[in-house]
Amino acid sequence: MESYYGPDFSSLAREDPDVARLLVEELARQRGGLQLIASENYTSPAVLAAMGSTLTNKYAEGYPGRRYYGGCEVVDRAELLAIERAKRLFGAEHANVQPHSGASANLAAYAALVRPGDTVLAMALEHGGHLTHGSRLNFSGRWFDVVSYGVRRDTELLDYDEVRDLALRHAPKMIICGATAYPRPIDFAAFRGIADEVGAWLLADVAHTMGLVAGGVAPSPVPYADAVTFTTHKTLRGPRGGAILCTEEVARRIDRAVFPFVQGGPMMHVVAAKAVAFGEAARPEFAEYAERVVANARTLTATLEAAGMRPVTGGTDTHLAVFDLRDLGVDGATAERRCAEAGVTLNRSVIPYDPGSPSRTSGIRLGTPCVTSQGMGPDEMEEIGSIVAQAVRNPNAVASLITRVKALVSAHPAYGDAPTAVGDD
Ligand code: DSN
Repeated sequence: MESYYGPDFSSLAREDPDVARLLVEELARQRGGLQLIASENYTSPAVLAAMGSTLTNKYAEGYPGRRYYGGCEVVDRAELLAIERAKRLFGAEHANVQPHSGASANLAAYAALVRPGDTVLAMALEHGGHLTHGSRLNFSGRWFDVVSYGVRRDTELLDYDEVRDLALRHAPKMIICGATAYPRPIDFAAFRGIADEVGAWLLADVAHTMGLVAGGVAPSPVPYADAVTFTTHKTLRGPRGGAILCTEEVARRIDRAVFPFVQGGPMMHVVAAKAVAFGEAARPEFAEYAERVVANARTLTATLEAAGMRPVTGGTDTHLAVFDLRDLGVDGATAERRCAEAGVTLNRSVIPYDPGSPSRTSGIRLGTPCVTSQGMGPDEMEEIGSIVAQAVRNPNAVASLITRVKALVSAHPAYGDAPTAVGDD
């Protein structure tokens, strides 16, 4: 390949040391501790390279072959590559790779399939749903009449009978399935059956699990849903962004909703990076990665359970787990802070029927996409579980825990060959 002009780190360090220093500090933060936020990952150097490219300079409102700007012949090919790879990877009839985020993808799906004031049935945020599934603070709860379903109090599992009852009672125009804090597989066929019974569209928001779907270790909603929204930066390990897969039947509506209804020009550097990520996710190594993500989550969950932290639903089949800390007498915010002091980043989370509040939750959520990308396996999960359990229980243990965290991340460095200081590239 001919040489390619790509501004390297030394030019940023020279031109803007203030920003360069922040990049170095953030890289040091990401490498210096354990990243257990279930929705984060370490994307590949190839994805980073595509995102830091001159494709960011190009305006390309419209779609390949139908743009409102000249000079789109190269970015057209980048977008077509991303579309074709996404369709092949997930077996979809149509793909739109332009959404800037999962929330924009969801806004576009609402715009395509329902009208303000329509009834939508979706999972409650407090039970593991998402802001865009009907929160009053979000467009979804403000502009739509959202009826929420949840999980059962006894099993903490989705209650498909309740979903069906609510659907029959409220006749929603759209049903949304998918979650951000639900550690078990979702029965998309059951949702399809309910949607068909009441004549509703089915939207699956699988932002969290799409990498596991790509790797063949989580069920795919594609054969069942009219539209599937997802982010490319979570388990899928691509650039920060969103995408939509859908049937041919709603393809035109979805495309027109993304542009020009919700968004203007697409970010072509991110679209190119999505193409890279879809290409990476189609490789056998990625399926192995996805398998290890789930195996690691199970080991970590079992270790924490043995240490007295109760996993919501009794365990996990995915990349994440949610823990109820009430038996330990520690709230989620305190646990999050204590773990942070020990060098472990995770986040507080509500648990189903949480007696606490969103800022003082009764639980925490953690996930294994990042640590698995670093090459960690079962032994490391047991060590991480022991560190997290001690950090949550005992604020005086912090100093010794930091040493153990440093040992883990030094043995499995994220971006092992990346520069460590301004100009050190
Ligand atoms: N913010 C994401 C998460 O952490 O689950 C959802 O959009």
